[in-house]
Amino acid sequence: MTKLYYTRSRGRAETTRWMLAVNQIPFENILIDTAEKLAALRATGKLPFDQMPLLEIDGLNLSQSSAMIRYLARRGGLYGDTDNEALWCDLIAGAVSDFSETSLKAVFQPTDEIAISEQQATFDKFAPCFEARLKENGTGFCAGNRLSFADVILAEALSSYLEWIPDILGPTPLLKALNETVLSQPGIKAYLTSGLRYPKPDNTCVIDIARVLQRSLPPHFPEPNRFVPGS
Ligand SMILES: N[C@@H](CCC(=O)N[C@@H](CS)C(=O)NCC(=O)O)C(=O)O
Repeated sequence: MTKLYYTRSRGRAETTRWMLAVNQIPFENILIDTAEKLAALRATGKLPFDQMPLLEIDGLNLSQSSAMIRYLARRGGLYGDTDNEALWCDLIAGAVSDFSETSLKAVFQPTDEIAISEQQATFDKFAPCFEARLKENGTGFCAGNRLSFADVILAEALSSYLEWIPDILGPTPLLKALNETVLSQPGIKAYLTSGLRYPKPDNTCVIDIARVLQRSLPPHFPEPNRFVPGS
């Protein structure tokens, strides 16, 4: 069975979960919810950069979410049909990585208002560019004339934006249509209604992550250094 090791959260494992889902590869979330479990995982030597997520698949130990999504894209034939389409997949994936950073950080913001206004600003910067690419390509997809990993990870990023700002796709109808196309993929539909999909991150999630990584909490939390060793 394919295993994905991570904290009890979507975080940097979520694009991999969507790629496993779209490929209909059954997987297990292996919960790393204590600093001791993380230390034990590091001691196995399976984390070349000491970082999670770790994806165990096909007898391989994969690190770095960007490598995981590309491995799964190649495995599922979701990396374009030509070099030029593959290039577009990479180009969109790079932009999605920048775009998703703001929604990944939203839960760490001191107020919902700040989280929303930062996401709206990032959306306003990137969404017209995604929309323009979809218009230029003219197929309903980011690259070529069928689904690629770029579409999947773009929809994954949008899923977080939509949880904070439900009508955010109003001004970008092509992006909205692409999002619906991805959400209608049988593997994605099944994943999103399964117990494998973690809920929208909240303060408990922030505390869990800080505890496992032994990092400080955002400064607006009480005792922000409570998990930092020696504090
Ligand atoms: N570029 C990496 C980033 C992974 C990452 O930052 N992982 C965090 C947890 S979300 C981690 O393991 N941090 C511990 C560390 O950096 O030592 C990826 O996308 O996989």
